[in-house]
Amino acid sequence: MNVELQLNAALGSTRGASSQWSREAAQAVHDLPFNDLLFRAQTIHRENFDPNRVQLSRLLSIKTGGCPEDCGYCSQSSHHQSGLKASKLMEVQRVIAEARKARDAGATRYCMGAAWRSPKERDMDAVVAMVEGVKALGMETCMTLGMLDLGQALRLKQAGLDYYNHNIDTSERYYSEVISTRTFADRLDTLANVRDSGIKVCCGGIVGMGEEKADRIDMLVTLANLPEPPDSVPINMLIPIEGTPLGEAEPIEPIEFVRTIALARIMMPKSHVRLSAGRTAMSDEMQALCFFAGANSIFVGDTLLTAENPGEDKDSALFRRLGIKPMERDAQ
Ligand code: SAM
Ligand code: DTB
Ligand code: SF4
Repeated sequence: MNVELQLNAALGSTRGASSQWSREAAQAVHDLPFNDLLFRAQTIHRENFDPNRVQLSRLLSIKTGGCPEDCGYCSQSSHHQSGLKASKLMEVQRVIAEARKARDAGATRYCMGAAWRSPKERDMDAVVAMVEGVKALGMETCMTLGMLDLGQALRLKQAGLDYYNHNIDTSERYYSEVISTRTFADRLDTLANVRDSGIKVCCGGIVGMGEEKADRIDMLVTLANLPEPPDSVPINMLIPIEGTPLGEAEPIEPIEFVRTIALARIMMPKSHVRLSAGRTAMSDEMQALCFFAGANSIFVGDTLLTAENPGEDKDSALFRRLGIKPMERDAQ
């Protein structure tokens, strides 16, 4: 098939709920002239979302550092010397107080992250109480706690958890270059448990880890071809952390990053594509291009889990200049 045919097939396939993306079709879209790619991404974006609204999520690390996994990008792995101080699971009331502050500052979704391989049974009561407490504030809840079995996912669903974040991080091929303590298949198993429990899936990855273009494309093909595309797709730009194996990684070229966002938008038209980690290293113009390419969710606040984020003042100034408004909760 020539590229034009493949492309039409690809763009057509974005409208059929059950169609699968091939790597070739995804690559044909990725490689379009930049203006054509952005035009198509923005057109699809407008068919599915208000183009001038961006959803705001707020992160809190409820258990920091000392993680037994060896993810090559992460400040929290006990395998690396990042200098981060490990802490115990935060008290429930403190988590709820932090969530209240975030809500009052405009965040509609509260994401709680723990540096665990998977939650231990003894931690589940506290985690459930956090979900119930944050939910009672009228916020959407999201957690990222590592691998979950079906029983744990069902318990979280019952507590009112809206989203679970669990990233595939990169392509299946590149995965073992970055993480050795769990497999790509382990990640997919947890995603299936989350989906089966009825919790919405938040799943994406990281770019700029020294992977090739084909890895970024394959990662998006895996995401788009899940039994249902994830509701939220965080695209993180690696924040290089000193003392980790990826601390010296070559940054991704900005236009290539924007292409990844546009491709995610085209392949998963109804998902929230989140411009996640790495915004402090992006210019305002690069972020504006990402919003034009279809990104419609960000993390707000001075810190992500352990690393820096632009902060409310900078983000509200950028939103003002771009005429972007926070998404209302009911529109999400
Ligand atoms: N421990 C849980 C897990 O790995 O599933 C949850 C927390 S983990 C920090 C959540 C995600 O943050 C990772 O899957 C990864 O995609 C992203 N992340 C972690 N460190 C990062 C970094 N230095 N730069 C960009 N993204 C990062
Ligand atoms: C996701 O994909 N990105 C967020 C969230 N899910 C949990 C985390 C980004 C972490 C960035 C590095 C840090 O703060 O340590
Ligand atoms: Fe642990 Fe998650 Fe960091 Fe991996 S990404 S080391 S699982 S906290």
